[in-house]
Amino acid sequence: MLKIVFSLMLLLLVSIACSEKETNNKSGFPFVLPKEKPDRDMSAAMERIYTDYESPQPQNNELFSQFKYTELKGFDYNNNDGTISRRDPSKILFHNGKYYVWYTYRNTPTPPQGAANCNDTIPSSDWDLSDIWYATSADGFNWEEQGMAIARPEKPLVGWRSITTTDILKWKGKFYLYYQGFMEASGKRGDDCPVAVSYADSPDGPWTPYNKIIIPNGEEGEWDQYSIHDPYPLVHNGKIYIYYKSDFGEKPHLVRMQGLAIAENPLGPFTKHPLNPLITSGHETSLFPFKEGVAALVYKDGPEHNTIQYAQDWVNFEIASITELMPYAAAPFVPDAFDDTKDGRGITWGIAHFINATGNWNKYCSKLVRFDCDLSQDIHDPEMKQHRVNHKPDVYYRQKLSKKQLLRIEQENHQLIQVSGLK
Ligand code: AAL
Repeated sequence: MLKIVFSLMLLLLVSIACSEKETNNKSGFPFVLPKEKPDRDMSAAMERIYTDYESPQPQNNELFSQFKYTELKGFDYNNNDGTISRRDPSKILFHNGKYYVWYTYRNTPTPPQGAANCNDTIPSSDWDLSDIWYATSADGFNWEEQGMAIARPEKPLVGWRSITTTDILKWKGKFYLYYQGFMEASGKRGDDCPVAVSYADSPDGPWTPYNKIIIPNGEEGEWDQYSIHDPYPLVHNGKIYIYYKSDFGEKPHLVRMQGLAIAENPLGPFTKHPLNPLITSGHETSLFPFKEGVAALVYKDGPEHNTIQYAQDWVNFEIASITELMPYAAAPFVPDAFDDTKDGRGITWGIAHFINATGNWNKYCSKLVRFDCDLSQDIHDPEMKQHRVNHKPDVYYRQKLSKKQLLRIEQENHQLIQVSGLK
């Protein structure tokens, strides 16, 4: 017992000594923030100003932006009754004077009913029993739905249950759509699927399915053994880099992280990077070449959600900025996505989605939306660089306390009165 007390005392003394350790600083930190790292002892946070961020002012950081949203025209959702859903859009492709976008399209007799209640026509989830549809636009705001691009194949081919969450690659004049290929209803065990691919000579098709698993699930016990989600192809170093997500761990301690698979041929074989997972947060992967590296929009899940990250080597990502109101399933227009560029110019807009767009869980459907930003070397839009979004009070009031939280607070008040009453 005495030993424990002694070591705790020692630990306490050491920690006090550290926090009050002598520094070499002869004066306080300068009034004008030095542009270069000053020769003085600094706190960890101050060190990060000189190691992590392009600028101490977000508005001067090329990889910081706010996001603006615009409702799209040209898509019908059956009066939001949950039978039609569009979600998880692809990157935008510009071809022959038009923008193209592909997405998960569900059109079922009912809204999603859960894995226990689904069947051959009733979907388990918002992306069950889906196909890949596409639309074109001259301006990115007004879209003309072109219809089916790829239909899910017959059983037992990969994706027979549902094909979803597609993304586009242009390689040597041909076009490739990678997508999740479900062989069981999502939610039976988990959101389990590998990745499949179809190819065409034109973005308008016809698309030929490769009908083989192109990025397989990991080995048993590996992080990506069940799900290979959100395939996101870019071209780098003369190869195809496909970033992807996997959901792993045991519920409710599920984590979502991002990996990378590389191939010299669009139809594989793809080799998974030995350092996978590469990004420890986020949900759908959204990336774009930036200068000599690659930037990533990391939102929604994980300890580093709501960050924009950067990897000069396309593998080791660092946080470049922290932002807010990030687009869900962002699918940017990346003009140089397939140019194997060594000076990525960045992005200014794209398509994203709002899941459960009406907020009615019994009529669950998702909708496509346009987002705009300034993550580009070629524009400087100060309105996109405001480092705080001034929300109106009603935005905060909508984050209401639940009945359970109100009850907890009431009990805490009661206990406090009880205790104070005793003094
Ligand atoms: C999306 C994506 C993948 C998942 C599901 C549909 O947001 O992460 O595509 O499987 O949710």
